Amino acid sequence: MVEKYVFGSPFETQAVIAEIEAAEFAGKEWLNISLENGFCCSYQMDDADVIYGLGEANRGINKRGYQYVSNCTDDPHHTEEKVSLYGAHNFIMISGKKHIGLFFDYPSNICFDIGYTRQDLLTVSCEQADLYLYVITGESAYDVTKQFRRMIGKSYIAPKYAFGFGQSRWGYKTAQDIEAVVSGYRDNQIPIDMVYLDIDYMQDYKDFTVNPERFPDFAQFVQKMRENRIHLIPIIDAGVKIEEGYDIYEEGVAKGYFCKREDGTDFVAAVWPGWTHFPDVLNPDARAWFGSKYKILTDLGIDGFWNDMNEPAIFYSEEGIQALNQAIADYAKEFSGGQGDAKTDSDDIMNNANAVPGEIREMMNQLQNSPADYRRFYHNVNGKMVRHDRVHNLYGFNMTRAAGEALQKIAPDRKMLLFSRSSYIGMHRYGGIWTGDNQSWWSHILLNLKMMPSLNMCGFLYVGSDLGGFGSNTTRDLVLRWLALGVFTPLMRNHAALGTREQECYQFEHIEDFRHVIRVRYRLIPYLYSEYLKAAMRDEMYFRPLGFDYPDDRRAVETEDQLMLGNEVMIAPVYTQNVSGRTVYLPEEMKFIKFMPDGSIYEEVLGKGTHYVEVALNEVPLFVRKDKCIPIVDAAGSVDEIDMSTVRYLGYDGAEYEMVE
Ligand code: MIG
Repeated sequence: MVEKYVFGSPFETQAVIAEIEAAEFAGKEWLNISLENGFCCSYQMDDADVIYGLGEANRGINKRGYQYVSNCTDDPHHTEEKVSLYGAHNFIMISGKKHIGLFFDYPSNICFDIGYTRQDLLTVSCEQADLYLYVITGESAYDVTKQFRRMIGKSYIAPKYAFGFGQSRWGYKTAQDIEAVVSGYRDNQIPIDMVYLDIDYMQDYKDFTVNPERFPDFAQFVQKMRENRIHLIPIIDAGVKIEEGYDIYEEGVAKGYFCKREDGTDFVAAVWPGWTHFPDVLNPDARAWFGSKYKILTDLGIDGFWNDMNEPAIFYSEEGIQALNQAIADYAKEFSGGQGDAKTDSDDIMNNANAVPGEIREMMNQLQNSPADYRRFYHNVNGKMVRHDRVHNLYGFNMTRAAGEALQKIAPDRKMLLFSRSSYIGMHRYGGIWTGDNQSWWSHILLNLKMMPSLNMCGFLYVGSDLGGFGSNTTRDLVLRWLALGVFTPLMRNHAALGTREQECYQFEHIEDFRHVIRVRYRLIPYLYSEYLKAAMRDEMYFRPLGFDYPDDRRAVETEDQLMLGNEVMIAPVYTQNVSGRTVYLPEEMKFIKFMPDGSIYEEVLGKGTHYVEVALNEVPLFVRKDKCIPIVDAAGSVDEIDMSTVRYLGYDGAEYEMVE
């Protein structure tokens, strides 16, 4: 059952598409709502209650014991204390004696204190009491989730090629760089379907341009790559460079399609291209306009995109830098005894960090993604000016919606790959997400795993993390272990930051191990894609916490380093260094399967309970549930080359598997 309550005058986010009649909240004995100071809702948690949800958020699958703030943030240091990441997914679920889903449809900062201030108290609060609250009750956590998913509409379906492996790196600049990556894979017989183009393919970081020196004949290059069964996936950033003669900038200004300051001038923020304007993707006309620009690249043969910097990330604004310059000038003046002809100028101060007084240093630290800047610009929503901070969490959603809606028009019969960094619930109808700038840390394999089912609860099915880790230098064993999880995530992409150690699979010794792990992915693609399609078409989850399938088994409910996948599989990747295996908990009898490096398959039936299973660096483990089976095919070099006539079944004899194509 779904109830919808209205408080104040909510912004219509379009997260929910089901028509549900809204009522005034008349009180509920188990839900305490106070409107005295903004909005505050609290719930007394039972000892046994598990709190699921929040999509792309830090820490565990059970969110109890910490606090989280939905406030889309470009922060590349996902350490344990962080409360905000790139997405805002305000769906939580209390699962215990009762099963209750709560969706707070509110597009600005909202805080989920889940037993942080007081161990047994769940409090959700935000500054403005203008929101819709959906209360969903059901028989189980999974039942509540499915009801929620039905409300928010069908999830985006990625093309099949997007289940292939992709290689990315911030730092590939030229056609030659890309060709070297492709040969690195093809020459070593490591399957691959996608190579990503990060910001350096553009001319001066201008959206929808291609640097003609680095890619002399881009259309032909894209074509050549397609003939080699490689899809090139360019990045699109949110900010549009301010540059006379750049058509997109000029058109946007002329049509008034950029975000404006209160005085009506276009807001100016520095991002990769230097000074930029942000397309006002909350304005339907501007959204359609920005989306139509993706055609510039699809006309050149491109059929997939990743949208970045759409929190939107801001390095600094004009106002921010002016205030800093003023503070530096004042300081320099003071420094030189009030003469005004200071010998110390801002460069000296900036270059000599020790000389920077605390106040200035603080200003410098606050320049990036500053809340003050998010209050400086406005969106034109059907003629009404809405200050950005009030709808901050909708920007990435609507940038990706711009692309998604446009791509449906540009190629109605063709699925395109599309995923975003920032998101809000509702965006799951238009694209997937990747989880942003993680690090080459072992703990981030586990964080990757734990985010997956939470994202599925919120509708995001095409998901994955930067395999091998984005920031920091990786190691061979970390890449291999992480890939063995990536084998199962819909988005399987190795990506790394500029300046870090090279981490393409062919950069390490014993390339055959990498070849083997990625080939396992291709053997599983028919199964994985079919499970993904079922999840999308039936509002189900591709990844589930064990507690969804075994709710009465406390041990299963508390297991957070294993996941259920589809209807047949459980995964339990290794995420610690220097080990030859791991402990797994089996809530029922299962078949333990390992894809061995020589191409053979190891099978062993294990009973319910705890087991230590050995898994070498070059083996890929999975578990098939009792009386189930999965299809596997022979490995192939690309998705197109998968030969369905080689299909056979793995798991329990006599079981049947239903396939969706
Ligand atoms: O400020 O485009 O998360 O994947 O490689 C960094 C460069 C901008 C952040 C993305 C990352 C990408 C990087 N971008």
